[in-house]
Amino acid sequence: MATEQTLVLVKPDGVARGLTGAILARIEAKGYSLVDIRLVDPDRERLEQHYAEHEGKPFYEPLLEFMMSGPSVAIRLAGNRVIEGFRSLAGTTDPTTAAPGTIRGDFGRDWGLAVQQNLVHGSDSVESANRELAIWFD
Ligand code: RTP
Ligand code: MG
Repeated sequence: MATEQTLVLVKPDGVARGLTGAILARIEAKGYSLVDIRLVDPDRERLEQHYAEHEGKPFYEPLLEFMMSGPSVAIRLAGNRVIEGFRSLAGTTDPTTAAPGTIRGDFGRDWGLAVQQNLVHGSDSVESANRELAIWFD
């Protein structure tokens, strides 16, 4: 058994479009366990911590602005290899080319929106998950 925990965020676009339930349904259908869940309106400081690895990149400021545009749903999710598994459910970063069957591929709207608006976040390693869970579930 490789039970792990990961941080999933339903980002502001997912919450605003009323897709939280549909996204949770996919997570639950896969068999992952909700350990904790909360609605969070993050301030800039929390987002600077969360996205520290992207500081200085061209999309950093637009990303922070977008993430402050409304609340996100933060989920502490547990399951066998859930870190890799959730990222597989989410699909690749850009919703325009994310595969059908994935959250981003099925729900990501291709109407010229920035890549930032890709509905969900999932930690990418055990180290990231531990770091990010501490930021969102303090
Ligand atoms: P995430 O961290 O949100 O699960 O997504 P990811 O690993 O697939 O993407 P990452 O490279 O970590 O980027 C974090 C978030 O930044 C936005 N982004 N915009 N070229 C761009 O405009 C661009 N690239 C990345 C996305 O919101 C991405 O999820
Ligand atoms: Mg990432």
